[in-house]
Amino acid sequence: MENEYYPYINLPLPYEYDALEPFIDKRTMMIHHDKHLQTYINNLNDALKDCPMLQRLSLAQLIRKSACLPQNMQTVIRNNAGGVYNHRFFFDLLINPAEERPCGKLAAAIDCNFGSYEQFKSAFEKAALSVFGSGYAWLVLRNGRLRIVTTQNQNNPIEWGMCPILAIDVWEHAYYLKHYNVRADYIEDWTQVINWSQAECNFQTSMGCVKSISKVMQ
Ligand code: MN3
Repeated sequence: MENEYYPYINLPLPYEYDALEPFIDKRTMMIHHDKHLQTYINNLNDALKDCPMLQRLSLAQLIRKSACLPQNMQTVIRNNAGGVYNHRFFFDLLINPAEERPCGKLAAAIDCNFGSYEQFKSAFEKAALSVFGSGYAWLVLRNGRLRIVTTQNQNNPIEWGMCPILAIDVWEHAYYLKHYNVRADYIEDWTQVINWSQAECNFQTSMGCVKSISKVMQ
């Protein structure tokens, strides 16, 4: 990930604000990226400005170590390092036009773990719909297997040793302007703009990590 150390800056989206129309609208993308993500970046820089030790940790390391931080820092780091990581991860997984379904090794792993892409899609949509309040649904790799998990707020599954492959932001700010309160419609539209090549890349990187860890363990 680019710019993974303090001071954090708001990297531009890898596409135009209106690139995901008609599935995700331009105004939502502008506010989501320029206002919401910017706020997490400002808050994270502010939280780290007097902590040279923490400035040396990468964004992912901050999240992984958040439970070991002093009590007064835990929540602020979990919320804001998570807010930066999760939004970058989510935005990087969107593209239009998108491929209809996963490809390559990820497609095979999805078939193997969930039966078929259609079964995966239905389970993932159900999980995304089930998040109470604000949070995310994730496809993760855990112990070499694909799983669907959900998190609250800006929590991130890397804190619990999982490798994220795909994520949907189901905070209302991600869809309210276009889809109002109908999260199910937003989820359906989101499935039309998934960057499956990026998901495949995340999967292969994660599989590479699992293999190198198991080699060390042998
Ligand atoms: Mn968001």
